[in-house]
Amino acid sequence: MTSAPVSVPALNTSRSQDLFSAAQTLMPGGVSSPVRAFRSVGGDPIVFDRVKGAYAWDVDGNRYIDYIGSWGPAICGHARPEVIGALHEALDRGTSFGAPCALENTLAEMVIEAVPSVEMVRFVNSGTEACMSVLRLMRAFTGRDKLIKFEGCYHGHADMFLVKAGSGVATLGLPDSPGVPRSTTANTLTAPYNDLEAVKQLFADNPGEIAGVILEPVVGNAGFITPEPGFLEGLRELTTEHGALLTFDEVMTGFRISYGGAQARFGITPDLTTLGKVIGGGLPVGAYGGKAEIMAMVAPAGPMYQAGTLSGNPLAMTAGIKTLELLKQPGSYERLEAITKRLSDGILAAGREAGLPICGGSISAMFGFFLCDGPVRNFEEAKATDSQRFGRLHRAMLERGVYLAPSAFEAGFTSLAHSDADIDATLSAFRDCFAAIA
Ligand code: KE4
Repeated sequence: MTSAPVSVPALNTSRSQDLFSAAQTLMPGGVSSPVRAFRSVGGDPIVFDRVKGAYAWDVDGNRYIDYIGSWGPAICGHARPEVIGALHEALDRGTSFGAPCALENTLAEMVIEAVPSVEMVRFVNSGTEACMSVLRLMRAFTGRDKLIKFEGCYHGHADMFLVKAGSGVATLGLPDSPGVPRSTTANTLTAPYNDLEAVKQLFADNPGEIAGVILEPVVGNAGFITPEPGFLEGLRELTTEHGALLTFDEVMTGFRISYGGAQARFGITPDLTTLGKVIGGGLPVGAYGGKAEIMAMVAPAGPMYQAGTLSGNPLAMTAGIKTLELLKQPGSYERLEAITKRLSDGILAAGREAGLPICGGSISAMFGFFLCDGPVRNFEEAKATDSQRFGRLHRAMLERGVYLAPSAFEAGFTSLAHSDADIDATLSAFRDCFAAIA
């Protein structure tokens, strides 16, 4: 029995609208990153004023339960006092050194201790930089040029990866980006996610030419898609067999799927790993790391060049260290797993109760659903989701104070700050909204 949708007063977002329309003349699309523009869900984006814990407030004073968490970094909750306090202290010692600092050692030791594949790590300033660098490293180490990526996976906006990419590229329905020369992507081969036979065929068709395989071990950029049993193991075997390197892009899953990332949770150890988001605690950080033998190629230890003015800066290191310390506390991941599973189960139940086609799930603090029958095993199947209906759902949830990713091709994120009451309120809003869009 579906309850009649509860109507709610229209949201006053007049100041957001004023600011966003002014931004249109200042920045392309009025944003600093495309997905924030709400293009695929319609309506103007909400302009944030401040965040705290599980919540965001917009410039009109409306409060939202936030399931984006700055796209991953806010896994402990926004503006945690421990992180903010540590940053206040660090600020008095300067914002950037451009020289070695002890904090880099500390965060490096924490990452190496936590992530099975990482024996040595290099800090950079974004996930894009981490993925660019790890591709150069795979090529440098093997002397080969070709790369295998998967349709719907997103590894940042570097040219070589903008082939059937996910996230904002999928959201905006961009086939590939202009400005990327064919010569740059000629070495980028793609396969459907969860399709080992397609990967075997690519290796057979390109003998001795494939430097590596890169993937999201749990996909969060085509919506939420999990690896089928045997997929990750199969990639590990295939890359070893063909002398290619296996890279897990854990920019999103790192320290979210478990303290050791997806690789620790699934027990599959890649050769290299990229990280970002959580390890910066909300400040710009990325990292790539792996076997010491491979990382020894990276300048100045080895010949592969990669550099960065703000890499390893003391503020970002401080925020990352504090965030990992909070995550390492006993019970963190049990809590994240429990609230996220309750949320995900409740969303699916609410959708079915409203008679909607819906599928999805969660792993640790990451969840997602598709408005289609499913199961969704790859990007093609993800595109069967009803994006129009998702857009109506997104706006209706916003009006009920719940902030979901503004795209059907993104995942949702919970945090240690989301309370049981927040989950209850969110599920109540979903029940109302599913009824409204059914
Ligand atoms: P950044 O360059 O945005 O820090 O990281 C790129 C990246 C690399 N790998 C994975 C698996 C990622 O998820 C990302 C970035 N994720 C998107 C969210 N889908 C960032 C949000 C945005 O582009 O605004």
